[in-house]
Amino acid sequence: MAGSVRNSLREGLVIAHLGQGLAVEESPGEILLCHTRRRLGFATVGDRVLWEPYEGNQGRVVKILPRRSVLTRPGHNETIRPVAANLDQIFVVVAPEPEPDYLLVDQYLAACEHRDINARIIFNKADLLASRQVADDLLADYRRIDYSYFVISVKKEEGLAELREELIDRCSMLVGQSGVGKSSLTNALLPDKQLLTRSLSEKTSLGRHTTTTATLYHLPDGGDLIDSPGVSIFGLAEMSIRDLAAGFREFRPWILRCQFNDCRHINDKGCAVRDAAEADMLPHARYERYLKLIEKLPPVQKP
Ligand SMILES: Nc1nc2c(ncn2[C@@H]2O[C@H](COP(=O)(O)OP(=O)(O)O)[C@@H](O)[C@H]2O)c(=O)[nH]1
Ligand SMILES: [Mg+2]
Ligand SMILES: [Zn+2]
Repeated sequence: MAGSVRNSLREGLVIAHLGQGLAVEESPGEILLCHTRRRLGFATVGDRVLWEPYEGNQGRVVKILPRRSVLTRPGHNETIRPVAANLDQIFVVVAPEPEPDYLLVDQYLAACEHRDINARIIFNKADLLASRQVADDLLADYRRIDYSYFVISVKKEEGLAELREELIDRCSMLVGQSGVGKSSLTNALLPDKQLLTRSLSEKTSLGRHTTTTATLYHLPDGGDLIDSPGVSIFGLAEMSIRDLAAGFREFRPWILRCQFNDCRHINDKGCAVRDAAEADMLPHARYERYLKLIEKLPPVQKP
């Protein structure tokens, strides 16, 4: 009966994507395994959903509630799959070792701009630096265009208090190349992580929860952290060249002054962005990486 079905709908938060379904949390600690219907579309970690009880202590998701943000990646057969929903901010983690891959940093920043997710930078392993000045110099281009960054050392437990403040009441995620210290930082922020992971697998009766999937954890001081151990979890999916250019926040005032509305800012006639880069009115290295990222755009949208 439609009436009773509607009455039995309950709200929950998707905290993990498991091969067999979704781990949905109804209230803190109350977690159950939910299945979804194909035609529902893909629910992902961070989604708020409506679900109904179904077979024992399992559930079935019947609706994905509106998202305030979503990150996507290309899936099989030219589909687009969500990676995480309702994120407020992403921290791009870099370190002196391995040497920062600024192309990857700029790709993350552009994708965040495109998705209206606040992006910030964490410079970890400050203990390996001769002085903080080294980090400031390496990140000078980002400071110039108003990206905030945190210089920390997980190893020496430096800068963590300031960072924790920024996580309160927000949903955050750490991204960055392998080896920069994301897992170490996650463990510092979530001392109970292993316990939480174990209780998640018990509650969803899945034996061992595969830690290769993205998982949402509640932080001790409030706020959530989505831990996504998968490598390059999101890229330039669904971005056009116009989106990419707008994803370089410092280009925006110049884009308005380009001679042609469909300017790609490559070697187009009357391009104000290129002129600004050449006159060092914006960070030239970023402009060069923009040109490289154009090559990484999804093929159909290449110029
Ligand atoms: N010197 C130093 N090493 C660190 C720091 N944080 C993490 N590491 C080390 O960097 C390596 C990679 O860390 P990991 O957390 O696995 O990086 P991930 O690949 O980004 O998850 C490990 O050997 C860590 O012990 C730090 O603040 N200083
Ligand atoms: Mg790791
Ligand atoms: Zn232009």
